[in-house]
Order: sequence, then C-alpha cells, then structure tokens
Amino acid sequence: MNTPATADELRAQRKQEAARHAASFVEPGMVVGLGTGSTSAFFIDELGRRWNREGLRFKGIPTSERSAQQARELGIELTDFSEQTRIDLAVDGADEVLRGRLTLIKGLGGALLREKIVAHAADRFVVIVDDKKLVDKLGTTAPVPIEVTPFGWECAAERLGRLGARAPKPRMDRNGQLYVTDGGNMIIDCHFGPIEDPLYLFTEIAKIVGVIESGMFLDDVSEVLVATEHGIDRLTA
Ligand code: ABF
Repeated sequence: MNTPATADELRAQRKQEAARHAASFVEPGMVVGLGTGSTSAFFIDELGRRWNREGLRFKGIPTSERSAQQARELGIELTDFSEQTRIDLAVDGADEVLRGRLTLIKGLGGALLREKIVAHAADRFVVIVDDKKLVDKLGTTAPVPIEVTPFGWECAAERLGRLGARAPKPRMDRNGQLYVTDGGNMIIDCHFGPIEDPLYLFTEIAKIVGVIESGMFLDDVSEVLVATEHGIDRLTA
C-alpha cells in the first residue's frame, strides 16, 4: 500500500504544477526570461517539453549560466539583450515573500543581478514559491543578498554593517572559496533580521558606492503563485 504523501511532498508537487502552469503562459514568438533555482528548473523543463513535443517556438533569456545550460540541453533557442530589450514573460523562484504582497527577497541562488535585470525588462514577471517562504516581515528567515564590486568591498561591507547587517562578509562557496557571480562580482549576504521598513532599507543600500544590486524586489513582480499542500494560490497586484 502506498504511504500518503507528506505535506512537504505535496508542496513540492504543487510547486512543480505551478511551474508547469506558468509554462502554459508562453505563446509562439515570445521572449521568455528563464529564472534560476529548482523551481525555475521545473519551468524550463516544461518549456523543453513544449518545445520538443508541441513544436512551440520562442526565445529564452537565461538569468544564469546554469539555466542557460539546461535550456540548451533541451534544445531551446536562447537570445540576449543585444537582440531584444523587451521580455514578454519571465518566471523565477524566490527566497522569501511578504505574506499577501508582491514584495520579496531573491538571490540566495547567486543570480540576483541578472534576475533583476530580466525582471525589469519583463512585461509580466511571475514568481513561484511554496507557502513555507511566506513571512510577515522580510529578513525573518533569509538574509538580503547584495552584489558588490570586488574592489573596495570592505567599504561597502562596513556601510552595510552600519545599516544593521550583522557581520557582513563575502559569500563563500561549498569548497570554502570566494563565491564569484556570473558577472564576476561578490555577494554579501546581509542578516538584518526582520525588516520593518523595506523601502527605506532598499533605498539606503542602493546609495552605497560599490553596491551593484540588492536581492530586495519591491516593485518588480506582477504575480506570485504560492504552492500549498492544498493547491496553488495566486496573488496579483
Ligand atoms: C532563484 O533561486 C533565486 O533568486 C532564489 O534565490 C532561488 C530560489 O530557489 P528555489 O526555486 O530552488 O527555491 O530563483
């Protein structure tokens, strides 16, 4: 006899369904932003299926080398901003979403700069998470990843510390080596704790010289699909 699925298994299943559902928004000829992370991987897989089985033709703009490689392996045609500066639809995951809002933190996967550029270029930006990522205050469970230039990162880290980040240090990879982004920069994961005023923090971070971008997405998202063990909730503006 099969053991019933656990709540987490159901959530994972729903997240996959949400990603497949998002792939159904893609129409022939569209330019599609391909996110990064496990949720986006489901989305890209489904696009690969539609490409190969349905003959759906579109162009993808990947947010990381990882996603580019996955798309290439599936045969999906890729493009870049030298050909096209407008994206019809982009789909990506996130690390924390403010409950009931389109405000979130992304970038623990390390691709936040490209993810934000793609999000900004997109007419429609859909984010998919499971309900474990919903929080009452941003910063509760996730740090804010901040991409900085390697030159003078120490100055940026000091300023971030003054804004309330606890012991801001560059991210290291699994092998204990400095983590380098696809753009050749560093990431400082800033643990601020629950953030009372996201807009204030976002604005102050952006003023720091050497900061390229932060993982706070305050007004970039068109809709969030939230996978729960019971189904998929859709949050729009
Ligand atoms: C990207 O991957 C990120 O911005 C976020 O850091 C992460 C989410 O990963 P997953 O989809 O695996 O939960 O979308």
